[in-house]
Amino acid sequence: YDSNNIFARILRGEIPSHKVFEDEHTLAFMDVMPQADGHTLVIPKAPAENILDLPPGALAATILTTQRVARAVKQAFDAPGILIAQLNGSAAGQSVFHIHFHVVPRHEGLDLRFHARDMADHKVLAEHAARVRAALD
Ligand code: DGP
Repeated sequence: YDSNNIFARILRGEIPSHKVFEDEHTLAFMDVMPQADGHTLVIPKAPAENILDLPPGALAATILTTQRVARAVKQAFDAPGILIAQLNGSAAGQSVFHIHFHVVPRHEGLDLRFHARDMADHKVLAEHAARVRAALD
């Protein structure tokens, strides 16, 4: 585990993020290269590269937060479908080596944008994060 990976730095507050939820064990924030509007990431605070390394308690907390965030994203983006994805290892497409769950709103006929390619506008991400937070309350 490289403690200088980008999500570890977000957890330490060294890099800004558009947060939507935080508790003792988990953090959720907007993906800066969203594959659809509302694309949110959920991570454990525990240091682990992937699902194979994460202790059971931290994994349980992370999947519970993922479900909670998915409900809010669904409501905030009026999404009939929600994609939850989790990549392990570069061969699987993982590019940040701190385990994370992707929560992506899906609409009929609307293709996903490319994975980890185009940065979104920060004002737009701030507005989207606010929408998800409002749906969580
Ligand atoms: P993966 O390929 O599954 O490891 O996904 C990493 C995701 O993280 C990808 O969708 C883009 C996103 N991402 C990369 N750098 C940053 C960052 O600095 N901040 C945020 N919020 N997301 C990032």
